[in-house]
Amino acid sequence: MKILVNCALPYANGSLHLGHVAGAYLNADIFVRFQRMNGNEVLFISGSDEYGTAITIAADRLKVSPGKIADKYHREHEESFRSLDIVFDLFSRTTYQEHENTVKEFFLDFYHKGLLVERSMVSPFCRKCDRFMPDRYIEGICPNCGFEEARGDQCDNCGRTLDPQELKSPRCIICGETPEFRETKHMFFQLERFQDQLLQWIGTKSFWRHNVLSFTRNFIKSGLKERPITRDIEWGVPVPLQGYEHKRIYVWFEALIGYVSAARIYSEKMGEENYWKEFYKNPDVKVYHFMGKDNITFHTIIWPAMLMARGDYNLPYMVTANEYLTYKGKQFSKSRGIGFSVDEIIKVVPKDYVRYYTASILPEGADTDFTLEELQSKVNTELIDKFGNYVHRLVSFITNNKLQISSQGVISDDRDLEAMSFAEDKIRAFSGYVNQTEIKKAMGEWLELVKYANGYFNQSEPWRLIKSDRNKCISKLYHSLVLAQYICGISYPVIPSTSKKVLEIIGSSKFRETGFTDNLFVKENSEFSPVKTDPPFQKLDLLEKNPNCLDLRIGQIKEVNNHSNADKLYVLKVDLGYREAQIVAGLRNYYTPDELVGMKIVVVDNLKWAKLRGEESQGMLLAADDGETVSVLTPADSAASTGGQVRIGNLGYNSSGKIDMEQILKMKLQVEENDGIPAATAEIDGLRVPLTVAGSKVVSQKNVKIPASVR
Ligand code: B3M
Ligand code: ZN
Repeated sequence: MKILVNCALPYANGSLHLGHVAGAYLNADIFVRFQRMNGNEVLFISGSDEYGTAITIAADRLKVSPGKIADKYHREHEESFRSLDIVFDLFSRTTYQEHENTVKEFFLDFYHKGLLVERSMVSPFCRKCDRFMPDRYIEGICPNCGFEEARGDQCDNCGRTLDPQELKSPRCIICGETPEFRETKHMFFQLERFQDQLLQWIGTKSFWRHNVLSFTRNFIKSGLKERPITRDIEWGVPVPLQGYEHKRIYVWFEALIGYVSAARIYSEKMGEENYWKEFYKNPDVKVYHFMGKDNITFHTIIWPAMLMARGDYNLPYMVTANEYLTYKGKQFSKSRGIGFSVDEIIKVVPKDYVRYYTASILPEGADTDFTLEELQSKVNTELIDKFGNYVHRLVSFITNNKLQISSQGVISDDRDLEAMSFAEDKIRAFSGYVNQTEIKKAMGEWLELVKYANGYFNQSEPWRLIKSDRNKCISKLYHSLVLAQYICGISYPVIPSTSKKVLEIIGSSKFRETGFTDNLFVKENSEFSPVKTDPPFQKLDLLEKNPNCLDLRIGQIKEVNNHSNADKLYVLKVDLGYREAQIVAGLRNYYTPDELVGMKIVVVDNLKWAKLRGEESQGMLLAADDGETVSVLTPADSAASTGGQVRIGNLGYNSSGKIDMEQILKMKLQVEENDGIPAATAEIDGLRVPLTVAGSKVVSQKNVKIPASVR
């Protein structure tokens, strides 16, 4: 069977984190590996979503071009996926010329079919910036919950989708000016014309997950409306119409077409120009989509409507949307310093451990919390104690006793037959779940099989049988090896390199001959030549103690005086909320007293007090130094309260008493790019993590060349 698997195209505007991985990519990769193992021909597609305001906002912040940001993160995403063994046939880009051609083809087809109409609408226009501002460029007070930093398209606090006109006190995020609302023309896609056809189609999808289905049904039933598919923006696919030279196609409209353009590009690359048609035009092919829950509407309504509008394209067969992975109850977000990026975690946790734990807690039914504690304990007690030790005990026993194990002469008693049929049941259940894209449930079956194998081996007592009944002993070991091979078979999609390693350790002839094919699930004629080794995997030991020794607090400068005895130093009075501190700082070449008074800064409050040229410094302020300029660190959120604790990543300080400079240096503080923003970071357990206060970052008060050291 042929299967097309499309994974949402991540925006190339920041690092991939485990929330992305758990939302769509790991489960899709597991699904794809499993289908291939069962002999299906799969085309597995994703790519970078490079246009739209998600990218331009990141670019504006870093003062570089959007293309540069997209380039950087496209490469980083490729690397992050590779580091986790998530392997697409093509990880495409929406800036490819072939993508633009495909998008224009779709657009013009709809235009000629009369499915696009021009309408006037009112959009925010900033007089100071002299241009229309995309909705996301307007911020203001949410009319629903009163949140002060609601965006023009959505309030991140209450989740409500918004129009910029609804915001109270709207302002342009570039210059702060109040926007005015002006008329502008745009092309609208007549989505409402597909209302009945969509509803009918959704009626055939009773096998979809409840969240996707009910969300979609309600959305359609509440009435579909035409949607603007062009924008007043410069970064995007040009609109192939006269009078639209300064407008671009809306990012979602063209990114969805990215699935088709990627399949076409892949076909061209492999030299079979029409290969993509086998997936989009042959009705026997099943098309699967994987994404996070915030992308549902686009994949179950807009994209299918666009395909219906084309007329001769396969519609999605399955649309799977995961809920959110959370970290300490909050949605993963690198820009807010919550959770880990792929880069960070992969430096300290082997890829298959990340895959194993994430697969076993995938947020398939509800938001799910990721914790390092649970990662460590699940890896150690399940993957290592149950699976690794099982294989190690089995193989050690065989090699220590120099036994030859082959299927010839094996006699199966009832217990052995029961074990084999239990395993086959578990494999069937595992497969059933994976086919329904319910990976977490499949992992439950995996674990049951592993536990069962341990029980079988223990009850067989080969160490006793070897003295009393050598043939029976060999039969038991043979069945134990078959169980190990079965487990490896269903492990492969989840932990591919570990599975391969174990198959080599048990010396599976089937694996040697055919690799990962479903005949790993056939017990007949298996031959094993186990190899003596060390335990196949190492335990994780991540969580010795809280390594954050810095008590960092937000202070506000109240008074600035020249040091009477040193011409580079100031003596500052700093309000820490709970006390006032006198701090001596070498800022005289870089700031005037006026600039400093009132400024919020970050103070190391547990540094041993010291006299500097006769003045006592009761702590130290953090400043970035790029070799030319020195800039104090300050909370990005100017409302951060005095005395507020600055966390390193997710760690508060471990109250280890007074420290000295050496311990500060050990934290390797730096200002560097952190998820699209120059921000202060430190090193914890080999990971670079941001400094945050009440969920927002600590940044450099002036522009410095990054990376800049912090002292
Ligand atoms: N880039 C949204 C996201 O990254 C969007 C998905 C596009 S899929 C065509 O969450
Ligand atoms: Zn402006």
